[in-house]
Amino acid sequence: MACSATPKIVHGPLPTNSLRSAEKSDSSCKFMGPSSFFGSKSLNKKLFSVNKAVSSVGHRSAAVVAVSSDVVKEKKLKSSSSLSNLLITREEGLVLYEDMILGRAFEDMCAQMYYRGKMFGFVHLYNGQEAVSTGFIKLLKKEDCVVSTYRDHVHALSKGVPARQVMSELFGKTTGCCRGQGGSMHMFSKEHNVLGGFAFIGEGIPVATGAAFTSKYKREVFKEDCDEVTLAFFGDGTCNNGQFFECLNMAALWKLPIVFVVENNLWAIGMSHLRSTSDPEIWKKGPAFGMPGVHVDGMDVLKVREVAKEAVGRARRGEGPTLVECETYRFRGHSLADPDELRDPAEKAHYATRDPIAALKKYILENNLASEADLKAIEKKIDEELEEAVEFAEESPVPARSQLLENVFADPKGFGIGPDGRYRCEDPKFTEGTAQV
Ligand SMILES: Cc1ncc(C[n+]2csc(CCOP(=O)(O)OP(=O)(O)O)c2C)c(N)n1
Ligand SMILES: [Mg+2]
Repeated sequence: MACSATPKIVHGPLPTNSLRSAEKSDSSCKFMGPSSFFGSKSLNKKLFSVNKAVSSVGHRSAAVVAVSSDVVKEKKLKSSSSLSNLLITREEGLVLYEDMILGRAFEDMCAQMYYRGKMFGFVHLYNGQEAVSTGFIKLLKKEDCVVSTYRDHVHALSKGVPARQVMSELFGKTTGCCRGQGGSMHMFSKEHNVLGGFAFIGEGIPVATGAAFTSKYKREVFKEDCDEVTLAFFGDGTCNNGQFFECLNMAALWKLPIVFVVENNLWAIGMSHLRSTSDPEIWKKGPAFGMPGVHVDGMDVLKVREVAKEAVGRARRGEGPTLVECETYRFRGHSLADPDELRDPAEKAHYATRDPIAALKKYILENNLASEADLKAIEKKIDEELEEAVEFAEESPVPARSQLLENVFADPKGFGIGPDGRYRCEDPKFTEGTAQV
């Protein structure tokens, strides 16, 4: 059934193909109603009043597309009868499962190592959000780019940066993917086109937009055979930052090959998304800028993957950006220094029952894509890989002291660098007060 209650798509870029067909054929596709959005009751209440307001105003433009959880559920039901209807093949299922297990187990190991004093500074774990990283990044080509936040270890792993390099980076060792100079919040790998984790929120969004501009420029100006796509990952709290809006505008204006992936885990440290955002349905900001906006259940890797396929495909075909809001949840505190006492235990318990790894495992087993033994073998392989990664990081050398100021372009002492290349403050005349500055 078409989404009859949905405000009509009028102008602007068309939604992606299957979303379009989902609209035509799927009774569960609808303009986001309160029932299919988020878990908590208070949230639904607020969303309900928001929705009423929206429908009375009507929609100005563009591709307003919401994917409720049932879109994929429906396909799933059909799929049990015939293999060809499955959302994934056995091989794909195993790749997704392995990547999610790697992400979860890596972060658990990371917590252990942090509490043993092996790493310093803030460390933000990704537990609970794996379906987003895996659902999106496992669709990418090596040349495609990923830009992350400070919650970046798992994005780097999904993109293929070896676990030993990520672990070593966390230990601050020379064998880390940034030679130990970046640490937890700055995973970067030129080889894998991971363009960085960023400690300042929103900071990565313009970098991602720039990367997407580069791809378009190569294709259209240099006539290179280039269909690369960039994914920008960031959180719900970050969507209240101006850089987000500026980049949506630019990306839509120039039809850049980028997907803005919001990992809405409902919290920005201890600030609830509902208390900080005038309209909590982030996906709606896409159509406001003339690009499709999609909401997807971010605890279900198969749903994320379906949406990601469309959005990445759209970008690759040169049809422009998409904003995807993945509703997810982090299973741990904001960082390893956060005792996580602010969030309601009932909310945490609700999302614990929606563990994305357990959900994928169930799908794989119920559809006979693999056996328990196959999955166990993957878990064992990952355990071994992580043991090896820790050993590697442990045994690797720390960087030389001289590396500290390498690649630092600002004058770390704050008084400027003289024409002789030396810090002005080291000039004896500086302290005498007679130096030319
Ligand atoms: C520009 C800037 N302002 C404030 C902060 C402090 N800060 C660190 S994390 C964070 C919350 C971000 O929340 P969200 O975007 O939802 O990401 P999540 O941590 O939930 O993944 C804030 C405000 C920062 N890092 N950068
Ligand atoms: Mg958040």
